[in-house]
This record gives sequence, structure tokens and C-alpha cells, in this order.
Amino acid sequence: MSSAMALSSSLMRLGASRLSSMMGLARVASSSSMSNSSSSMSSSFSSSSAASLVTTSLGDAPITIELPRPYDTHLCEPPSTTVTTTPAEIEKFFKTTYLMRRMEIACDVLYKGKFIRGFCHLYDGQEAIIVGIEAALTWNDSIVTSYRDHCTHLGRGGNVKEVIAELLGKAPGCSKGNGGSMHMYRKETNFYGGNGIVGAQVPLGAGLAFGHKYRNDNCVAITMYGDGAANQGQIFEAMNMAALWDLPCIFVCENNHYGMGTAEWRSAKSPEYYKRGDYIPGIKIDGMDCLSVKQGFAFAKEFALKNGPIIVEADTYRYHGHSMSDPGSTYRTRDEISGVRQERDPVDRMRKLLIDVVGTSPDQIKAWEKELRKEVDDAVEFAKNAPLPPDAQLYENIYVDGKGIEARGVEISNVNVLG
Ligand SMILES: Cc1ncc(C[n+]2csc(CCOP(=O)(O)OP(=O)(O)O)c2C)c(N)n1
Ligand SMILES: [Mg+2]
Repeated sequence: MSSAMALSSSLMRLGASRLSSMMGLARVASSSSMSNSSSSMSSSFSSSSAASLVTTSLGDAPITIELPRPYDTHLCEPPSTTVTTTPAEIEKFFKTTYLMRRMEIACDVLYKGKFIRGFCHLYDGQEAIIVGIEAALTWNDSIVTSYRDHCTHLGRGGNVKEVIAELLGKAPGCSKGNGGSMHMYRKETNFYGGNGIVGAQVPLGAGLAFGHKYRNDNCVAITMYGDGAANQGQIFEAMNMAALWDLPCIFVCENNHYGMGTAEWRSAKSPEYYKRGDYIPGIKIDGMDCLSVKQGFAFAKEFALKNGPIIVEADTYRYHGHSMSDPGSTYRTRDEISGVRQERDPVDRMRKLLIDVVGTSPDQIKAWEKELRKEVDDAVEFAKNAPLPPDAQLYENIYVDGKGIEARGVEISNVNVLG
């Protein structure tokens, strides 16, 4: 097979076959003079979600866009592929995905410079999923995810300084420097981590959904897992209970098509993850498109509140290797990676919408990019200069009330020899 043929067959497997001229397919149905949209109409983003990580300057005149890729569904009717958005929302999506991308690239550099130690799993390529989810949900809805969690923290209102300081094990990190890469956490906006054990967060998410149902608070729980984790038994146990009790749970399979170095076709009898809940309805969305994700999750939330659990499969791709010890190019070709980058990149897609649909100038976009890169650079400097946690912190978070002891019976004087 020629390399061009191999690339095209790889892309077809990766769901790009129907994305013909994906970037060019967005259709403006009603755009009232988009070129005026950068007026002072609004500097705040009107969304169901809470405060934004980025500020916006464009207007909020509604734009209607036709998604290039339809939704596939299992046991439910698909949502419309006509999405309503605004210039400010597209600006927000662009800026947030760009900031996340730059943060992950900074983490790569910090890891290679040995400032970050231990495990580190990057999210670049997958940013549109978390950005689209947060556009459709509120922070009263709960979210729990795997170890690939840096951008989830930003989506839940955390900032780049807290993430990078955590990665460096520093005191101002979001988990006080105790956790590192896999253990972001933000209870105040219902983000329950960052979990290092593959699949372990999925039953936790079902439990969070139980909590919402019990409190009758009209919220859902999002529980995220990968295509590799999707084959685990505990996923099906959690789904069974969620379905049995009609829990408002959205099971989200982030299908980046690999579990470490294993391609999905080598590990899954059926890679149609949105159908794998059997009796649980499912929907497959384009996880590289913020607008597709937003619309898909607005649908999923409404569905889950009314009917009980639903599976959302987000078709996506990770650009980096599985973790920093994986170059990411031994089990997939460089052409496959660059093909996805060229045809489906979530940041480029929003940049193109800004230019083609909203009428934003490339110079304006470059100026925004410069500001966002500076924000990341400043966060890196902040984290490098930040203090380590105090030694006494080693003894915290063992018992709720501390019990007045400093260590868990490790001193010889504490050993009670029987017999
Ligand atoms: C129970 C358990 N088994 C194995 C591992 C090692 N491991 C870490 S990530 C991973 C692959 C998971 O792939 P996937 O679910 O597709 O998520 P992705 O990394 O692609 O986001 C494995 C096997 C682990 N952390 N926990
Ligand atoms: Mg995977």
C-alpha cells in the first residue's frame, strides 16, 4: 500500500471519511453583518456554564451553523445538526482550546527539562471535548475523569498556574502539590478528579449521578473514560446500576482510538462504543469540534434528566504519545498523526470559523494568541518560583480530624508486639 493510501485508510478508520472539506462546510444561515460583530456589543459570554477562563470581545448576534458531520445514535433520535452560536462563543472556544493547547505543550517542555517528574498524560488534540461539555453544562453538574485531566481542571474554572504548579509538586498547585499530573481536583465546581486507575472513575460517576437523583437537583454527572477502559467489567456494572435506577449519568467514552500502544481494533470486538451499553441509548459525536460537542451534550443532559443514563462516544485523537515515556509513533504512523492535525484539529477549526464566518482578522487572532502564550509563560515562571509544600503537609489528609498524630504507627515505639 502506498503511504498516501495508508494515510487515507487510517483517516477513514478514524472517522474522517465523511468530513469532506470539513473546514469549509460550516454554513452561515443567519449572520447579521458578522463583520460588525467585534463591536462593543458584549464583553460577556452568555452561556449556561459559569465564569469563563478567557475574556471575549466579540458580539452575541446569533449565528446558525450546519455541522459537517451528522450524529450517529443508538436507541434514540439524533439532535439537530443545526447549531446556534455567537461570535463571542466562537471566540471563547478558540481562545480556550488554544490556551489548553499551549499549556499542554508547555508541560511537554517542562517534563523534558525534568521539572515535572512521574506520570504525565497530555490532552492536546482532545481539547474540544472538555470545552464543548462546559458550554452545554453548568458547574452544578458533576464531572469525574481519568488521569488525562489537566484541561478538565481549566474547564471547571481552575487556571493554568494551579495546573502547572501541581505538576511541579508546588504548594499553590490545585491539590496543594500532593497529587501531580493525574490528580487535579476542584470540589467547589464539582470536579472529582483525576483518577490514575483505568476505569475506576466510572462507578464513582454513577455514584455522583445517584447523588443528583437523591437530591433531586436537576443536575447530571459526567463520567469519562477511554476506549481502552471501555472494555473493563466495572464499566458494565456501573451502567447496569445506572440504568436500573434511571440515574442522570452521562457515560463519556473519549475514543482516541488507542489505549497506550494498542489500537482499538486489537482490543475491542465492537469499536462502536456508543452502542456498547446495549439497553442504554448512545450517541456518537465529533470530539474534535466544539460545536458538535456542545450540541451533543445539551441533548445528552436533557435526555439523561428525563430518561436516565446515556453514552456519549466522542471521536477524537491524542497528538502526544500515551504518556511522556511513549514517543507515540511506534504503533501509528507519523502520516496518520499529521493527517488528523491537518484535517480535524479543534483549534484550527475554530480559527477558521472566526476568519471565514465571523470575519475576524488574522492579525487580531495573532494578537490573542500572543496574549494567551504569555499567560502560559507567566504560569510556568510562577510555578518554577513557587515554594514546595511544607514538610508537615506529609502528615495531612490521612484522617479527617488528624487524630492528634503525625504518622501512621511507623515509629518502633508504636508497634504492639503480640504473643
Ligand atoms: C487498572 C489499570 N490497568 C492498567 C493501567 C495502565 N494503563 C494506564 S492508561 C492505560 C490505557 C488506557 O487507555 P484508554 O482507556 O483508551 O485511555 P487513554 O489513555 O487513551 O485516554 C493503561 C492500560 C492502569 N493505570 N490501571
Ligand atoms: Mg484511548
